[in-house]
Amino acid sequence: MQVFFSEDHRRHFPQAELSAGEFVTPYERPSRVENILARLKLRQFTQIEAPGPADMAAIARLCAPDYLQFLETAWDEWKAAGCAGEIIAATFPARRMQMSRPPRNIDGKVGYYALANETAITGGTWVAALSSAASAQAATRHVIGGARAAFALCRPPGHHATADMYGGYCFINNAALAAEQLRASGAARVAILDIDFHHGNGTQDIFYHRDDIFFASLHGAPEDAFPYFLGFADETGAGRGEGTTLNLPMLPGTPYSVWCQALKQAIAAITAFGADALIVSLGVDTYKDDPISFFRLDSPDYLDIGQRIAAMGLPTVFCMEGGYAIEAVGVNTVNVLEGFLDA
Ligand code: Q9C
Ligand code: ZN
Repeated sequence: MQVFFSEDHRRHFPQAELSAGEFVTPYERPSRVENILARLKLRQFTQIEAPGPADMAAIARLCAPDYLQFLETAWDEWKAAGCAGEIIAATFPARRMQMSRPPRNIDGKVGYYALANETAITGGTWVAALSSAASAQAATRHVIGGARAAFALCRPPGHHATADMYGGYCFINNAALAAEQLRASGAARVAILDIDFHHGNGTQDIFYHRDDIFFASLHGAPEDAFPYFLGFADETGAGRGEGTTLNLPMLPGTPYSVWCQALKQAIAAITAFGADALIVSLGVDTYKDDPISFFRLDSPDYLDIGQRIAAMGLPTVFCMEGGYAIEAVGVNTVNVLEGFLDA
């Protein structure tokens, strides 16, 4: 399977994440990708390619212009305002406040465009986010060109990013870019299967009213898990998109036996939808030892997941999302791909 990956991911590595009231080294760190790459090489995934520049026009079609402008210039504005540290959001438009007026002040803007404050922005974040999007675009191009599947080793991840908000370690929604690219190439119906531990709020939000793109997500129940405010089972799509969103939230301690039933349900729904192509938002933070999640999947389970995804028989783009158990992230991620290839 062809792998697309950019070294520019390293340009995004904030020193700090606000977690449990402390600044810690961000869970979403470059060594995640290094471990996945090492495992890919060990398992003879030898075709690893740099993606080339991002297709900016496609990104501009997906995202709000003011949001992209913000991401591109935030660091310079932050420095120009005399801020000493990394960019961290502090003030949000909350209940009964104005949601539609981006402030002039950079600290205000940051809160306006952030959906959470664990995700810092640094001088290299914009370049890294674009390189991650470029990997998704190159992998999708490869599948459009006739490949059965491709793996976009995206970092930073994307599924929490909406068209106009960042957070949850995400800036540009890579899976959504891939979906639109597949649609533009002639696939009439595209499905996104989001198996990251966290709900893919950004992806859901982007396609909530669409009848041509199905979104299914397996995740920690919002009552218990980030992003807390979306991903409930009764969110099923709206307008023309009614019935094209499927949320399968699960409780703390969920083992693979239960999780796999949800996977089967999501796969059946995607098959019934009649998708022509598939995007997998591939997070492996469902792993039993993930430091910020609460499911109980074990490494061999990821082989089975890959096999079940392959059995759908669809052209498939894998986009990397989360997974923070640094030692196991390589094995677990590559197990999904190997299970897919073995099927
Ligand atoms: N104390 C992805 O997996 N909350 N994002 C962290 C740590 C944010 C996860 C809490 C989790 C975001 C792509
Ligand atoms: Zn996640």
